[in-house]
Amino acid sequence: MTTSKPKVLATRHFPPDVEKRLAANFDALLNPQDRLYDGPALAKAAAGYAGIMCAAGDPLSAATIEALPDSVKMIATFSVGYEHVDVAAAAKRGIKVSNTPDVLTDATADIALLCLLGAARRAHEGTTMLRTHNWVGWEPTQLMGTHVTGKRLGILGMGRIGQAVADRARAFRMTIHYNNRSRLPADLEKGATFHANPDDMLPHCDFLSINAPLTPQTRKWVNAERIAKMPKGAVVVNTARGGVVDDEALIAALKSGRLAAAGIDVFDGEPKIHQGYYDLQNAFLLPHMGSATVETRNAMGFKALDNLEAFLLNGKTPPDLVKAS
Ligand code: 8YV
Repeated sequence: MTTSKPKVLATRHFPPDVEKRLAANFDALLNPQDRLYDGPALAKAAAGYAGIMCAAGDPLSAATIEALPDSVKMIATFSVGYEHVDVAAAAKRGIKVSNTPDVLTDATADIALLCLLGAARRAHEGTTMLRTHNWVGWEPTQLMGTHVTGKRLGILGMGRIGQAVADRARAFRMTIHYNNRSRLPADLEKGATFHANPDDMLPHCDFLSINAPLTPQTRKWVNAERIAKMPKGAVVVNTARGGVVDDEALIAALKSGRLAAAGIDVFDGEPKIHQGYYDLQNAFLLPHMGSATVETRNAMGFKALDNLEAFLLNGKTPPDLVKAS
């Protein structure tokens, strides 16, 4: 007797070892061409599928979730951020949602430091000068950037990734300030200064690292008014979600020199980013690479599968169940 495996729809082309396990344990529809689904196409393609393995940027809005066939019981996102999944709409339909916390903490914190250093030390201008054959040789005043060691770093969102950024920044003898929904216990705070009101942290931010999720409360949080509260010549780093920043305000501050530089891995509306970024020499820009290591992407995929397997194969609660807040 053959028992049929539950059907899982993969919205993206995932790493080979992840797809191998997905195909071994489920009746899986893969997406080798990595074609992007829009909402209606996704709802249509999900007919007969019990699980959807998706990624950030997939349109799992309330409208898509309402249009999903009754066969869909679970959505596992290959990401820690889940702003692209309307969790409340999923809950209304009894659809479980899971994410991939923990496994991308270190890789993302590494990229935050790359962005911080790349912005502060004018890496974009340096590599451009070299690669365009415009380097005339070492000069005493060439490409002088912002010193990092000993400066103050404000972290918006002191969850797993924020704390890993703080740990790395301590190696640069940076003084850590942070805002978080709740104050951390002393063993996790490690001497950092807590600001219950994030606005109060801004005057202390020689550097600001955004590590908070995108929510209605954080949308466009870094705006002109808040940039004005930061020290002149500060550096902004964003490895969380582009929507936390008001692009117009950030670009204006980088143009005017109010901010010295920015290091950015995530953009509102990516990949169609605000055109203003392309002309800024003091913006160190990366194409959403925070979790892009082989080890991390495999771990994210395996975590998404752990959740799908727990629920769809073993009837257990997914270990990384996400709840509507
Ligand atoms: C992922 C991320 O690679 O996990 C997240 O929330 O931002 C990324 O690092 C991406 O979202 C894949 O879905």
